Amino acid sequence: MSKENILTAPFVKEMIEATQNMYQKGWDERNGGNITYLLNEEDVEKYLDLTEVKRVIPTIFDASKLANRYFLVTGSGKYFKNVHLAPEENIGLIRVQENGKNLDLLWGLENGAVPTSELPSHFMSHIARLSVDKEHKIVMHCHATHLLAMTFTHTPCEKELTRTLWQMCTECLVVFPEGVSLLPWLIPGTNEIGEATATAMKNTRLVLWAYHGVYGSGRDMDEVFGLIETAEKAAEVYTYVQAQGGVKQTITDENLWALAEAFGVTPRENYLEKI
Ligand code: 2HA
Ligand code: ZN
Repeated sequence: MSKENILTAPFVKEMIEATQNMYQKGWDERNGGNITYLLNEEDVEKYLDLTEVKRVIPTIFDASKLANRYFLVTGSGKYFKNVHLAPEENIGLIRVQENGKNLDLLWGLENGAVPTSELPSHFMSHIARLSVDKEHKIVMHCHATHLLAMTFTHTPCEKELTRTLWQMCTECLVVFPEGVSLLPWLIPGTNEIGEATATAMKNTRLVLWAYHGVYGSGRDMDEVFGLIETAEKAAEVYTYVQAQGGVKQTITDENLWALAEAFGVTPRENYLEKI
């Protein structure tokens, strides 16, 4: 059966658009950032012969919980800036082998490229999110400038950081009522940071990595991009507020409770004062 051109696939177009937007936002300098997108076999089958493995790529950790799953991934060392110019070199489509130790490359990552160096954090986060949300699909990492900056200046406390972000833009509580997690500085690309990220992801779709950047997850590309964009906007406002001399008045906990009720969201327990 003839296959359609994969460059016309919605998931490839979404990946190209997201990487381009993120680059334009200044969140992904050089090879910064990575995205992995969980796909259904039926989606992939329209474009690729699933028996045609181009290359087998080993992983440094056990991904057997994702056996036979398909992912569109950004490449290690590749620049978001360049994805739209040469998608087949900068992104790729992989399937996790039954043993969880190898990946079958089905498309892309041409010229010997391999998936993002952050694959452990991504795969462990996918496993964690799938355990709490069956519709989960995307993990996105970037170096969102103002969020990154806030990890230097704000009290390193998840509750306080969440409250500050909620107070900086009225939309924030509605977009991430569960709040944000914060990890201490850890070496990127390791299983250790992967495990810490995944543990945090069980509670929040946003996880800040101190002095590095942010992880976001969710059901589709727009949702995850929008999630990071909203938190990053709040962090940008915080930066201006601090530069203008600091907070003199703010959204109160009473306001936030009213907002939660109006939009039907449940704020993270014990993050707001009881009214
Ligand atoms: O892929 O952002 O965290 C480059 C990075 C590593
Ligand atoms: Zn990074």
